[in-house]
Amino acid sequence: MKIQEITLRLLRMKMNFSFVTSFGSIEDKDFILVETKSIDGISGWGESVAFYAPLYNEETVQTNWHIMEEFLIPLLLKNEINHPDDVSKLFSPIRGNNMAKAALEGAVWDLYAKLEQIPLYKALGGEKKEIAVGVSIGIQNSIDELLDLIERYLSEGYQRIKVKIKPGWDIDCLKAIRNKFPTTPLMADANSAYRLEDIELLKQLDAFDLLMIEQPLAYDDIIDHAKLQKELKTPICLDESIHSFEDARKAIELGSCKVINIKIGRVGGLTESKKIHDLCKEKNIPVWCGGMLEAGIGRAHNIALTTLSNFTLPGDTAASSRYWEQDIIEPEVTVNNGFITVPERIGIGYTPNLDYIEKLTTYKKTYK
Ligand code: OSB
Ligand code: MG
Repeated sequence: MKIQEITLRLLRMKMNFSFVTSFGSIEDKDFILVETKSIDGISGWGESVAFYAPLYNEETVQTNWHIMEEFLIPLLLKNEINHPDDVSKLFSPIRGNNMAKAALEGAVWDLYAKLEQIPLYKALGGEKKEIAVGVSIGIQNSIDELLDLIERYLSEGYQRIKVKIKPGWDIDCLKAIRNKFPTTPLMADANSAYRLEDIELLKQLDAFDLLMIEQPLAYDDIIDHAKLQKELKTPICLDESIHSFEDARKAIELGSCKVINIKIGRVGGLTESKKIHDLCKEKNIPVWCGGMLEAGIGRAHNIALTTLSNFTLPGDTAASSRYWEQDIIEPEVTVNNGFITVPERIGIGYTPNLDYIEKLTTYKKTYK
């Protein structure tokens, strides 16, 4: 497979709501779309999940553009690849910058599936025809507003509720949720807002019958998480701390978590995601697909990945309409009774709306 040309587009999309976490809030979403073209003019699409500011991890929209333009795109244009699995090998001399790598690799996967005329999920070895999804709810202005939102999402069919927590927005809020929704599958995501010294508070979370607590401690830690997991009944799920198969292996070996949230961007692509998935399956660690407030292209990749068999817990891939007045793909992603039907069309299975993408594009460059 030879990549003939690559186009990067910088887009700005207005979100339906401002998403507040312990690390900050996200309103308008700036992100990069990647289009890879084959000799015969077939396009593959990828989406970078890096945010404007380096608050979730160290990458940004700007660093992604720089790393792609200067280092990754030249490698892809210069080298012929036989299979998308070769892309991560090709990129391996470049350290880190996983979201930049994943955006390009994702576009190559889509292109490959289209050239093979199969759906991306089949190219990945996935088997599910529909995937179960939950919803991740940001920090609200009041507990009443949070309870109203939960009620709304449950009525829309979402299969589990995840709430963001931080010191001061934790115990009271979970207590109120459990009073009103005693049996709803519920979890909390701290995005690294606590320290091991907060252990007495974190132990109180065991009272709320949570499916798991996501990333309670530092974004680069697996040691203190292991100490904490020994003291908690609630399973710990790692998000920010896992960037690779090797990170996952070490975290599992140390007992730092009992669940892993796989985000394609955070781990450097679909090939690495599959490796982590396979390892977790062997080690009896359930996984689920995390979200980065993606537009339609990123959402489509998440859906394809989630069809792998060890994605046994509902993910964060909610419907397009939750985030956007209009998404950049057709049809949009819809959720029915808490399930997304996996598209059987070739490639990512959704068609990029080129006119609308053009409208949202603030800068664009093609590399040959
Ligand atoms: O930690 O999972 C997270 C959004 C932005 C950054 C980090 C996270 C999240 C979410 C929302 O939880 C997931 C989504 O709805 O896409
Ligand atoms: Mg998280």
